[in-house]
Amino acid sequence: MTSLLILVIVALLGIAIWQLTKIFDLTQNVSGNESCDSEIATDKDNNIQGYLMFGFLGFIYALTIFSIVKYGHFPLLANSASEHGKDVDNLMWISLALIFFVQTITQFLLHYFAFANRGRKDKKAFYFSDNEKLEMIWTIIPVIVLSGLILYGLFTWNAIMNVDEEEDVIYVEVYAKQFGWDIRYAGKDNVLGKANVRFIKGVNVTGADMSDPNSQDDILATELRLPVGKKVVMKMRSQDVLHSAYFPHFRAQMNCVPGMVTQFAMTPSVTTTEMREREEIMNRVSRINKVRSERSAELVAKGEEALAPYVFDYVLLCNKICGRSHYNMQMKVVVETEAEFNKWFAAQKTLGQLVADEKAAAEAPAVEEVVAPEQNTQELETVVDTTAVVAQVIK
Ligand SMILES: [Cu+2]
Repeated sequence: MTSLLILVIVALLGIAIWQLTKIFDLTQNVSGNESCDSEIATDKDNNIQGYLMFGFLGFIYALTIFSIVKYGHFPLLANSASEHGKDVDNLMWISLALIFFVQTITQFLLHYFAFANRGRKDKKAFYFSDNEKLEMIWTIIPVIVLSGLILYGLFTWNAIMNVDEEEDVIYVEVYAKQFGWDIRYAGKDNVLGKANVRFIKGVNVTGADMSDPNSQDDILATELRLPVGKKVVMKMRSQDVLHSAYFPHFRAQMNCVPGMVTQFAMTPSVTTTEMREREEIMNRVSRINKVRSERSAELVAKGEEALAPYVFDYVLLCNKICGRSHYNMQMKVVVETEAEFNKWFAAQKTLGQLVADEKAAAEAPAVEEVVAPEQNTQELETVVDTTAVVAQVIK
C-alpha cells in the first residue's frame, strides 16, 4: 500500500513538472509565433470540449442511477427502534431528497452552460461585473430552504432532548472508559447515587459514592437491558478521555465527557425479538451468515475453529476515536417486555450488597493466614540449610 502511494505521488509530481514546463513555454512565446498558435484552442477543440462536458453530465447521471439501483436500499433507515427515531429518519430522508434534487439541477445547468457558451471564433464573451437579480435568487432560495431544514431539525432535537420531570422514566448511567462500558441502574428508588472517579474500587466500577444512601440500591450490569415503550434517561460519564455513546438502531448519540455528566433520553419501541423477526434484518443476518459460513469452511480446512453464526442484537458503540482498542468498545443492548425486564431487575444484587460481599470476603481470608506461616518456616529452613552448607565449607 505504501509503495503504491509513493508511486502515485511520483506520478503526480511528474505531471505537475510537465504542466509547469508547458506554462513556462507559453510565457516565452507570447509574441504569437508558430509554436504558440498550436496551443490556442480552435473551434474544433472547443466543440470537443463542449460535447465532453455533456458526456460527463451523462456519466454523472448514469453513475447516480446505478448507485441508487445497486446501493439505494437502506434497511437501517426504515428500521429505527426508538420513538424519536422516525423523526431523525424523516430529517435524513428530506435532506437526502433535497440534496439529490438540487444536485441534479445544478449539475445540468453547470454542464449545459459550459456547452452552450463554448468558445467560437465569431463570438465574444459578454462581460458584466454583477447582476443583482441573479444574486438575489441564489441567495434567497438557499436561505429559505436551509432555514426550514434547520428549524425543523431544531424542533426535532428539542423534542428529543426535553425530559419532563413528572414523567415515569428509568434512570441509567452509561459509564465509558478505555475500552469498555459499564452500566449502573438507579435501583428501586430510581435515583442514581452520586459518583466520582476517586471512588472506583473493586466491584464499584463506576465510582458510586457509597456514603450516599441513593447509591446503596443501584444496580450494576454488563449489558444494557431496557423495557420496551418506557422512557429511559441515560446519564453519560467518562472515566478517562472523550468517548461517544452511539446507539445506531435507536438513532441516539451523546458524548461522554470526563468531569461532567451528559444525558440522552429515549423510548425504545421495538424489542430485540421483534426486530430479529423483521424481514430486512433476517435478510441481512442471512447475508452475514453466508459470508461467515464460507469463512468457517476455510478455517475448518486449516484445522481451526469455525465461526459461530451471527445473531442480531442492538449495540452500544463508541463513536469517538478514543485510543487503540476503540473499535472494540461495544456492548450488547437488549430491549424486552416490561415483565421480562422487571424479572431480570429483581434478580440482580444491589451495589450495596456487592460491596458488602466483597468486604466480607476480604475480611475472612482464614486460608491465607494458615499459608503465610508455612512460607515463613520454609524460608527459615532454607536459611538454616545455607548456614549449614557455609559452615561445612569453612570446616
Ligand atoms: Cu471510546
